[in-house]
Amino acid sequence: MDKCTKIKIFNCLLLFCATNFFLYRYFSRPDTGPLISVRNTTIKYFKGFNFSQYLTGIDSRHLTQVKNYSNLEIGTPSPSTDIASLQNTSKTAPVISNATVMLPPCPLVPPRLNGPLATYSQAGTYEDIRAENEGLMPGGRYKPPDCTARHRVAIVIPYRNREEHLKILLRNLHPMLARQQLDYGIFVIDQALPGKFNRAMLMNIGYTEAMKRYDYQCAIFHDVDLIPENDRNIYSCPEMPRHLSAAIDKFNYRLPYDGIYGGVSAINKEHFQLINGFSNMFFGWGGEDDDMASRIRHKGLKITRYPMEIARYRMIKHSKDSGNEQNPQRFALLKTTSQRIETDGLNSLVYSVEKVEALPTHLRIVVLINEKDIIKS
Ligand code: UD2
Ligand code: MN
Repeated sequence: MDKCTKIKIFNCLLLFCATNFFLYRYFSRPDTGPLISVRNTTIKYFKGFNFSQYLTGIDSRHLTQVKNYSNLEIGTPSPSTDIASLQNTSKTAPVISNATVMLPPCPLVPPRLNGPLATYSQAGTYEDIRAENEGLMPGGRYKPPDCTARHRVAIVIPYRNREEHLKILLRNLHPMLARQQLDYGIFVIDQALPGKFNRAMLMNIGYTEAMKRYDYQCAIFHDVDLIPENDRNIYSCPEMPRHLSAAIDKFNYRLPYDGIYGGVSAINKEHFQLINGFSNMFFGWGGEDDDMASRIRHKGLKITRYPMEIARYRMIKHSKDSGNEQNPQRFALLKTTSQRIETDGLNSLVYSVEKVEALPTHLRIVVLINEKDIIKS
């Protein structure tokens, strides 16, 4: 064979490989194949969502949808898929029942993640943020348009008078959670004046109010000033309680101490009920996160974390807020954690809802807490 023929054969082989590569890429794209044909019907699926029930929280479980999970060919979505075990993508055709169009489960690995993120440090109005996030529904609800999310997540933000931080967080969070293909809702639990701030109790309230509205599988408790810097930090429902904000710029991206549980954390419904939620007794700054870590350990559960290069956040700079001064009682309270688990928590929650507002980016629930009621109960 002369040199010229060899080159021709080589070129043919090269062309053949390249064609195969592009064909493979085209057909393995997440939005090709059977999904295209259900694009229009997905709209129906969204219209079926009952917002008035969702917003009021009255008898609002989305029963048709929950029931239909049992129809899924692939099985019930698991709250326990961890990032390490994520591999396949699934392109099963949707199951069509009389009541609702069932979309196939989302891929195990969300296909559009970026890894490290350039974060926003400013934000306009809530309406501006909504306009940047296609598919975001009033009250801060989102579901992937083309697949059934594997995780139904309530994001709970304990809050008072930090609107600038809240807008920045929401502007960063919404696009990330959409890329993570979660079925989520954002609940901002706004503590009305007067009274000392009680972060842990606001998180118990957020959990309770979220569960009244939808069949969430877990809750993520989120400080308003922590901005995630990597979208592989998946806000999924964990098998074991997960401390998400392991590496924060304020602490030079290191754990300040091993057992730290403050900042951002995720826990599934069963475990949160098992430990009776957070304590309600921590008024003012500090201690409530350590009390929670201790509850988790007492019930034989384990705190897990993503790798430090993924669990990265920056904290928006702030000074201490009035109404949230250091709690001098925190050290004494931390000595009695194990004795309080069964009586101080979800089952001793007393509060009143002053206002519920479905804003374009989140559900704002204004609550009044009376310190005397809590100490009495
Ligand atoms: C640390 C913990 C935090 C919590 C706190 C002690 C980390 C990274 N963070 O945060 O989770 O345990 O210590 O209570 O470990 N907030 C308001 N308005 C207020 C006061 C507080 O919205 O007037 C909310 C807000 O979501 C804020 C969070 O409470 O991010 C924690 O308060 P902080 O940011 O003042 O406390 P910090 O940064 O020391
Ligand atoms: Mn902070």
